[in-house]
Amino acid sequence: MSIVDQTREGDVLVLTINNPPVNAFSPGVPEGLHAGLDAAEGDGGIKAVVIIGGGRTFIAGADIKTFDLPREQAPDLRGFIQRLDSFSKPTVAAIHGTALGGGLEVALACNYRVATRDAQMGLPEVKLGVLPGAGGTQRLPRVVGVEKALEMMLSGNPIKATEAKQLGLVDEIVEGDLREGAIAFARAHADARPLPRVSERTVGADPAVFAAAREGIKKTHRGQLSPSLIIDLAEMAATRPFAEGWDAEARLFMQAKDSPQSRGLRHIFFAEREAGKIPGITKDTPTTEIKSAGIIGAGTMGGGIAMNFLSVGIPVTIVETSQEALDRGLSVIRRNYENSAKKGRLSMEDVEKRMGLLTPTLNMEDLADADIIIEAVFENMDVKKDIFTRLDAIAKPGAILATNTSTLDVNEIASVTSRPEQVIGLHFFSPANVMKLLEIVRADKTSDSVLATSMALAKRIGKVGVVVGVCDGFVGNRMIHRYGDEARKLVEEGAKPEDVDAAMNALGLPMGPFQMSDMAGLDVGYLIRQHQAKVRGLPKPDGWLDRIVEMGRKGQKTGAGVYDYDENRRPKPNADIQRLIEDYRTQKGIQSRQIGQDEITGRLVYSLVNEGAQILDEGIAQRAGDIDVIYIYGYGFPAYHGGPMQYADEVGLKNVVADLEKYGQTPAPLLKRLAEEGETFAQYDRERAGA
Ligand code: T1G
Repeated sequence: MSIVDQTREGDVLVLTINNPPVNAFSPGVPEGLHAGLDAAEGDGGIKAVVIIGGGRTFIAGADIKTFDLPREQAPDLRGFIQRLDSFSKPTVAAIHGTALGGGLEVALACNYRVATRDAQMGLPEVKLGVLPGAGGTQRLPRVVGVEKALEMMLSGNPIKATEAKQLGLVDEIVEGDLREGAIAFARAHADARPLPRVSERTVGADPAVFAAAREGIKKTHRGQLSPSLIIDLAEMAATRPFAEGWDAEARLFMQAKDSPQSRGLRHIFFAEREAGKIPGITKDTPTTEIKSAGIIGAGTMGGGIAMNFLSVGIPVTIVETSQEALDRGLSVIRRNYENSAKKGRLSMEDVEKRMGLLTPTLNMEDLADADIIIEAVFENMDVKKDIFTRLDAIAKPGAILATNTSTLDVNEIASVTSRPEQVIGLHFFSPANVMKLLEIVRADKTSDSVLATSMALAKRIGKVGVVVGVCDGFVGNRMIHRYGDEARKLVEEGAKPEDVDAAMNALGLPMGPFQMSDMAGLDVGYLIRQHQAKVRGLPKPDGWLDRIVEMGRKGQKTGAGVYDYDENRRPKPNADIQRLIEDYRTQKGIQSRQIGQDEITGRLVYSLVNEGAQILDEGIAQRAGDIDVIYIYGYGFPAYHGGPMQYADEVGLKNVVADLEKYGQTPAPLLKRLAEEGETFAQYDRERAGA
């Protein structure tokens, strides 16, 4: 089987692409397709050509791995599409699975498109920091109209074949065998002339459409480059000849592709997939089928965790210690679902179906048959040990016993059971029914089967699972503590809290450290600092932020924290707090100074990078890419920066080390070594993967 098979079906030539797993337009594919068109051109008996994907999908796009190849080595998708656009015999794209990016662009350059009912098609390039670079910005508007094309290209989300048919993007939905249906369609159109070519169509649009789109991306794509280029090109499709837009598209694609934002987004595309790979865990590792779940605790976390299972049809038994707490938990779950139904995200029937899968109880014994039990109670080691001791006696053999702890030692929790191999940490992020990140904490004795089952479960409930090791704070929270330390230090030295938050907002984070602390509750961090000082035998912390908490200002939940909050929870600096900070500096003998945004940004991001390097060195995270995935999905770090470690690679580790030392921070040994060797974290990951 060659990468592109040619099969003659009477007077129709079928070109089948075999480039698993997703038929990306990789080296070899254009060559095979050109050979197919040559064969069709040279054979008078061939009256039409069908292009179809082998395996599970049509072409899922250009091969992202080839983006950084020298131009002459990269597959020439544009060249193939140009030939297709002027081909002398009818061409039919037969779409199943997904036709994405370059895949849809190939289909748009065919004369006709047929698809299975469940096929999907779209132009997701914006999610990679680029734009449709093989005619998509010029052809899609000419088929579906400018507004729909802009919606598809700016969201990057695919549409279903049924909608595509209504839009005229698909000519026929094939109900039976796609290949047979496409051959029949090709035969029926073999003599159609003139051949319909999208590039010969024209499309118009009200200039207000582009103005609205440019206004819209200020919110939806703040700080990003490629969305505005997409709008410019869509405007050319509506106002300039095809050839002009086609040429401009090539130039602007290269500009976007060579941007740090595209490198960041492509880094995350692969890092997210790499994070799911664990040495020693293969598809042959035995796993348990999760047919039912038990949740202990119906509070914010327990309720949110339960929703993840209910939403994918897994029955949940949820335990609380009082009927009042149980009722409250259930009403919050129901309200969350009803709110989603009000927004049209699901029907009221779905709400009842999901609630019907939820069994409340006050008896932990009712968890005896659950395949997995997740504890989500108060963050106290004694409480958790008591629960796991009881679970050990209740849970059926083979049940997975998981703790949702955000920092406590999972080995210690496992030690009170007779089955530590069944114990794992599943650290959900609040709100657990919304945040995609799931830190999967592998304890010393966690079995491969439990780990593999947990990774599969993460995917099934729509989470991005990242395996982390046991330490205080695992990966995300351990790094955020350093970040918080540095943020408080910056204010001690002279920065205003609002300047610190503004620097992170400018970097693209939705919330800076103090906005985030006010939202989470200042008392959470306060108690953690008190706990950490106690276990380390250090004096009780008395920082300026501790003093704010001791005033009773705990953040948004008390209407005031670092900032005051109006009825819309908008943060407003408070003059008394500024005075408290100034008095604190005076008491501590600190001579305050002006601190610029660059220093604030550097110190905050590099505090994450430095702790991340230490975490990497200790093996708590498998890859720098894993740390980036955690930071993007768990803490709102902008994906177009690729995460803190990728950001450091872009800055250059030598420069990061120099700044850390300039700001009085000690670079982690691994970071210092990589910087001295002129290496990047990405190279470090590749070397360890290859090891
Ligand atoms: N290029 C290279 N590798 C790809 C790839 C691609 N386009 N798509 C997927 N893979 C790899 C992926 O890394 C993984 O590898 C394996 O395939 C399975 O992927 C000129 C410039 C198609 C919906 O953005 O959205 O065309 O980990 O785990 O969950 O205008 O893959 O097994 O080694 O995601 O079933 C536009 C990206 C490119 C589509 C399938 N296309 N892919 O999801 O599998 S830019 C995209 C996806 C472009 C043109 C422009 C999904 C999927 P490994 P997977 P899945």
